[in-house]
Amino acid sequence: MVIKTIDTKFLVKKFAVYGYNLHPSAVEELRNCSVSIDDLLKELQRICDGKFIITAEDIREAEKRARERYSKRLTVKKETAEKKEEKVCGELQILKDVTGRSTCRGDVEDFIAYFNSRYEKILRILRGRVNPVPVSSLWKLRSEKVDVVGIVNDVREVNENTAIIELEDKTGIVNVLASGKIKEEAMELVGDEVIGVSGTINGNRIIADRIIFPDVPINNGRKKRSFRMVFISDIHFGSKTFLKEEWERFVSWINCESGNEKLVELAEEVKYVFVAGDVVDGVGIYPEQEKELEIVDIYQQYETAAEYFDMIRKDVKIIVSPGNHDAVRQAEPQPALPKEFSSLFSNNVVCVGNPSMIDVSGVKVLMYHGRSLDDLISKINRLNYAKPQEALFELLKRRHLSPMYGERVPIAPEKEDYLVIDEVPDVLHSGHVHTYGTGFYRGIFVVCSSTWQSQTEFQKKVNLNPMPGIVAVYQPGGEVVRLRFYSE
Ligand code: D5M
Ligand code: FE
Ligand code: ZN
Repeated sequence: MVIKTIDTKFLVKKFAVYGYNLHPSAVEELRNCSVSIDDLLKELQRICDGKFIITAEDIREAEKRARERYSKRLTVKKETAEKKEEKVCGELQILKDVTGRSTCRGDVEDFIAYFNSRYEKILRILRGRVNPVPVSSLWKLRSEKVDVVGIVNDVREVNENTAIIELEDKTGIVNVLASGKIKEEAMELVGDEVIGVSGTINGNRIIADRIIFPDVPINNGRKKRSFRMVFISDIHFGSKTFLKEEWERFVSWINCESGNEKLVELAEEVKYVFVAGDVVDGVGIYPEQEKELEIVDIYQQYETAAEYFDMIRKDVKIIVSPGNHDAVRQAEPQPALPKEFSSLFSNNVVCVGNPSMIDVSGVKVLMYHGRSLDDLISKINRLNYAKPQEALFELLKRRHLSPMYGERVPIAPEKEDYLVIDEVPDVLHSGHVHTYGTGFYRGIFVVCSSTWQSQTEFQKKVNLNPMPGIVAVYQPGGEVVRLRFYSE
C-alpha cells in the first residue's frame, strides 16, 4: 500500500497502533513518501525505538533505509537467479563458441584476417615437428633440405605417378612435386587445409619427401567417468516425416520407463544429451520445402521442439547446437539459437553455437553439425555416407572442421578461425548426413549421430538414404552402446 493514497485519519491511527504520534510535518512528509507503509514502519521501529513523536526527519531517514534494503533484496534475488543458472549448467562449461563474439562484415580485410588466423593456428600446431622457412626466402637458401608450411591452393595430377601441390604461405606460392606414395596422399588433399611439407629444393620447386598433417596426438589415457552421454542430431521437428513414435520410444527409454533391466540401468546413468543441429526442419531451406512441412511456422516448430525436449527427465542436461535447418545464420561458425527461441526451452537445455567445445566434468566434447562432410565425402573417393565417422577422422587429421573454402559450406570470415581444432577434444560429435557411425581416432571418440526424420520426397530425389532413430550412448573411457528405436 503506497502512502500517498491513504487518508490522514487512517495514517494517524495506523501509527498510533505502533505507539507513535505523528507530528504534522511528518504527515506532510509521508505524502511524498513512495515506499510502502509497512516497510516504513519496520524501519521506524529500528531507528525510533522508545520515541513517542515521529518527525519529518524520522520519516526521511526511515524511507532512505527502506530503499537501501529494497535494492539489497534485488541484488540478492539477481544473485540467486545466477546461482540457479550455474546449477543448471553445473559442471558444464562452454570452452569455445562464436556466440556473442562475431565481428565479421565479410569484406576483403576480413577474409585476409580469417585465413591468416587459420594459417597461424595450424602453424603453431605444426611447430616442433617442422622447421619451416618462408616461401619468399626459399631461393636464397644454401641448404637443399627444407620445410615449408602453407595453405593448399590446388592439387594437379601430372601423370599416374606424380602430382603438383600448389602451396601458399604469407610470403608467396611454391609448387611441390609429389610422387609415388606421397602422390596418393596429395590426391586426398581437399584444398584450403594447412599442411607442412618436408623436401628438397629443385629449381623453382620442392620435391616432397613427406607431407606433415597437423593431426591430433595419440591419446592412450582416456578419461574414465561413471556417467553416460547420449548423442543425437537432425531431429527436424516440424517435418512431415518426423519420427514421432520413435522419438517417444527414445524418451521412454531415457526416462527409465521401458526396456529390460540392463537398458533401464543404462538410462539411469545418462547425464547429458548432445544435439548437434537441425533441431527443426526450418522454413525456406530448400525449394518447395513447404510441401514437406507439418508445421510451417518457425516459431511453432521451436515450440514443438521445446515440448518434445520437455518430455526428457529434467536431471538430464540437453546441449543444443544449431545446423543448417535452424533459425540462425547459415554461415559457419553459427551462433547459438537466439533468445526468441531458446527461451522456449526449459532450464535443463543449454544452447550453444556450431561449432562449440563443451567441457563436462573434464571431458571435452567438440560439437559440429557436420556440413563439411558432404564436401569431404564427394572429394575423397574412399569415403562414403555409410561410414560417416571416417570422414570425421579426416577432419581431426587436418585439425579443421570445414577445410574446403567455396564449396557447399558458407564460411563467415571471423577474425579468428573458430573451425580450427586447436584444442584436442575427447569426443567429436557431428550429424547432418543422416547416417550413423562411431569409431575411435587416436583415442578420440568420434560419433556421427543419426536422424529422427525418415526419407523425404526431396531426399529421395537427391538419393539420400537415411539411417534414422539410432542413438549412441557413450561412457567416457568405457563402452559405446548403439540403441535402435527405428524398425522398418
Ligand atoms: O542434410 C541431410 C543430407 O542431405 C546431407 O548429407 C546433405 C544432403 N543434401 C541436402 N540437400 C541436398 C542436395 N540439394 N543435393 C544433394 N544432397 C543434399 P540436411 O541438412 O538435413 O538437409
Ligand atoms: Fe539434417
Ligand atoms: Zn544438416
